[in-house]
Amino acid sequence: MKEALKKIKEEALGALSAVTGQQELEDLRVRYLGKKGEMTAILKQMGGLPAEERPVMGQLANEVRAAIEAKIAETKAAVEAMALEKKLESERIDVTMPGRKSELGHRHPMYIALDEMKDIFIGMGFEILEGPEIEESVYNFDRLNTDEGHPSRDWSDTFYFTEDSTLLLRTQTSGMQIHAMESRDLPIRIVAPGRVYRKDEVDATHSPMFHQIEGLVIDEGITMADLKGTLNTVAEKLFGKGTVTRFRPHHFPFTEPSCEVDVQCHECGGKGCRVCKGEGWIELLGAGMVHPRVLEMSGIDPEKYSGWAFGFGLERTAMRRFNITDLRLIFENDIRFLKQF
Ligand code: 2U9
Repeated sequence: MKEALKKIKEEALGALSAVTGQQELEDLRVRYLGKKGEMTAILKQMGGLPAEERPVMGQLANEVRAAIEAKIAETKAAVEAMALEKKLESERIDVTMPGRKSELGHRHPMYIALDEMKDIFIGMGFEILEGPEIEESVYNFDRLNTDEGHPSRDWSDTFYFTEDSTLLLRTQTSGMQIHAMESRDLPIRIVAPGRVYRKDEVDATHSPMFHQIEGLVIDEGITMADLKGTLNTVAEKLFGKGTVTRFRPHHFPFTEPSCEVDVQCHECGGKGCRVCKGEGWIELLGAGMVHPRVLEMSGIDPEKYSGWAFGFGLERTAMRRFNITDLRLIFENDIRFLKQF
């Protein structure tokens, strides 16, 4: 048995010295020290020895076991160090290589114009409102005094979801204002920006989806003078102090009286040039006093309250603001175009 133990020790230490990988090391550990390993087999034979030999053999077996364990620990550390070395070598980072530049995004010119507009109205005490792009025709048309038969309700003008024309992609953001009139206490002072949809072919001035921004004020004693004062202030903030405006009579089903508002061309001072296409004036928006029937339909007493509203297209405003001549550029999102603003 003494010989056998010596042989195991020599063989084990020799084999362990040649180990290069973790699996190989584990296989040797199992082979020599495992439950079914060579040391265990020897120890099982211990019972058959004469009683006086057992302590001596026991001690020798322990020494052999301890020597193998120590060699395993030493080999394990060496193998691990080797593996780490290999990993570090394969994952070596060249800190002198130039970094990958991440491109900074850019705010879209239309959102620059929208943010400017929001700031102006928030500064005047308005709240910004957001609402659903899918709307009921009652809120998109009926409550705005746009009854059956109005051309904007036609299937060729509007994207409907249902055969009975009750659900649609909103054609204007006014529905949000109707919801606000129904659910809020008076007075109301809100601005509603958002996407709207109309069945238009894409060209330099049209798109089936565009953005509107509408405003609504309702209180006791609100007059056209408040509308003019507010919109003149907005025009000055957008185009500079002293900007001259012009209020032209117009017709909208939801306002009475209605008007369109122009600003005098900032380029030529009204003489007529390329920017204003020789007109001297640039159209800014549509507006008017909220029609008494519109107030009434939302449960507001037109004898006691009055209000005004306005609406304009954001793309058109941004195009004027930044001298963009083709609407399609606004939607193409070409970074070379966007970076200019
Ligand atoms: C309520 C009552 C009235 C919103 C208004 C306009 C005038 C207008 C157009 C401008 C260009 C739409 O984007 S566009 O095609 N809009 O001229 N919009 S008054 O009037 C309202 C809104 C809500 C309750």
